Amino acid sequence: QVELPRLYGMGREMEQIRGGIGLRGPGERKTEVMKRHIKEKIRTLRKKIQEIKKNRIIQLKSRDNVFNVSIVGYTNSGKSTLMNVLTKAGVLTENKLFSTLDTKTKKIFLNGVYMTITDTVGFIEDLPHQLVESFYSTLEVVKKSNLLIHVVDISSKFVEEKISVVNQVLKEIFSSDNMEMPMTLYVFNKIDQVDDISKIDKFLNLYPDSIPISARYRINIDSLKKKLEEMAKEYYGVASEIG
Ligand SMILES: Nc1nc2c(ncn2[C@@H]2O[C@H](COP(=O)(O)OP(=O)(O)OP(=O)(O)O)[C@@H](O)[C@H]2O)c(=O)[nH]1
Ligand SMILES: [Mg+2]
Repeated sequence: QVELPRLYGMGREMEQIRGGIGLRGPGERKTEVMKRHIKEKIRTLRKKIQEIKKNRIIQLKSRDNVFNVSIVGYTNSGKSTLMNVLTKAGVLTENKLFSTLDTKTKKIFLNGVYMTITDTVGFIEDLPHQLVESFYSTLEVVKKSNLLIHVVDISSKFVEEKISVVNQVLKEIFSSDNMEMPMTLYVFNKIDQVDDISKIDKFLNLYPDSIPISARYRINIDSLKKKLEEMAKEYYGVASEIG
């Protein structure tokens, strides 16, 4: 290997000489060896460049395939409060209906696992006309989700009714476009306001894999984060197998 630069130099010299006075001689064979060597080098470099390009495409692809999570649910259930807990987004939260009038998306890493979280406009039966406009952005985001976190105010008197209103709206959103519903993770919020533990038990049994939390008092948020991390990992695993 040490000889190669010397060979290279010699080759060039010989070529110059040859070009100048038309000499043919022992230098020519060495030049051929050198040329072959350079060609091989170029070939391996090309291969490397191709490999780098390929990797870059895979990276871009996986960026397009980000795990998108949308927080949906009945109005005033605590969606924005949960958004703030998960992302520190600083979204306005208020004890009134429709305090959120636009979607907000934040990127987060949970234990190094990348995903986006979007806070959406609250669902309600017979959406008021003024809100239809602001609901469009929610529809668009919801349709691009890989996971819906359905936030339910478990302290409400009408838990079941609110869940079914939200599910009805979701059904309409997806069936009108002939789209399949993404996975849904039920999160029962405001457990701090429930005195009757059996009520919580009842809903956890009705909705297996659901998670009870208090967004306001940060109760059981770690379980939710763990679950999101697992689901995102599963999603990326599947995605990289396919494409
Ligand atoms: N006690 C209790 N209150 C909560 C909890 N989470 C949210 N809240 C309160 O519930 C109210 C509504 O919270 P938001 O986060 O604004 O609810 P939202 O679902 O975003 O509401 P909209 O955007 O209007 O649909 C606020 O007063 C919150 O402080 C909780 O875990 N426990
Ligand atoms: Mg809100």
